[in-house]
Amino acid sequence: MLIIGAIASALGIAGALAIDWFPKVGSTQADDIDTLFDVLLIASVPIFVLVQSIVLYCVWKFRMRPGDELKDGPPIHGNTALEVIWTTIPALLLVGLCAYAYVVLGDMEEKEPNTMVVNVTGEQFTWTFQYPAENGGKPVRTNQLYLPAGRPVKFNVRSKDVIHDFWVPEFRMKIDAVPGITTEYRITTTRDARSYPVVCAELCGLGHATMRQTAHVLPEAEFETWMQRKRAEAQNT
Ligand SMILES: [Cu+2]
Repeated sequence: MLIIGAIASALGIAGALAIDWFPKVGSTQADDIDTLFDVLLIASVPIFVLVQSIVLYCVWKFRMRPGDELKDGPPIHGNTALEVIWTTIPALLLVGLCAYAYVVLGDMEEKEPNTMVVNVTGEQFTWTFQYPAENGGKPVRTNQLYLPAGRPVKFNVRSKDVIHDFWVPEFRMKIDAVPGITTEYRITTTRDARSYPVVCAELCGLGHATMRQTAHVLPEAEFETWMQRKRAEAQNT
C-alpha cells in the first residue's frame, strides 16, 4: 500500500503541476503566487491520496458480510496515540503553510521606491482610473488602465455604490472595492508590453458581467508620451 500510495502521489503531483492553471504572468507578484500554489499542490496531493486510500481500504476490509446484519460492531473507546498523531501532523502542516503564505504576502506588500499611484473607482457598471495631479496640474482620468512596464504600482480602490472587486488575473492580485473605505494593493508590472483584461470579481448587479475593461502595459517611454498628452488634455478642460 505504501508503494502504491507513493506512486499515486507522484503521478498526482506530476499531473497537477503539468496543468496550466493560471493565465500569463503580468506582475512580479504573480511568480510568487504561482510558486505558492505549486507548493500547496505538492503538499495536498499526498494527503488526498492517504485519506482516499484509508477510506477505500476500510470500505473493503470492514464491509458487512452475510450474517453480520444483526450484529453490533465492536465497542471502540478511542485511541489516544492515534488522536495525538492525527491532530499534531495536520496542525504542524497548517502552521507551516500559513507561515509561508504570510511571508509571501509580506514580500508582495513591501513598499518599493518609484511607486506610481493609481486611484481606481468602481461603480455600476464600470471602472474609472485616476492618476493624481503632478506639479500643480490636474489629475488625469481614463476609462482604460494604462501602466508603464517594469514599474511598481499602488492601486487605491474605492466604490461609489455597491461592493465590486478590482481584478486583473495576470497580476494575480484582487481586492474588494467597498463603499466608504479605501482598499489597496501593490504590484510591479513585468517588462513585457501587453494588454490584460480588468474584471469585476464581485457580483454587483445586472451589468456585472459587462464590467470589463483593459489594462494596457506600455513601454516606459510610450507611457510617458501618453501621460504627457493626457496631462495636457486635462489642463485644457
Ligand atoms: Cu461587479
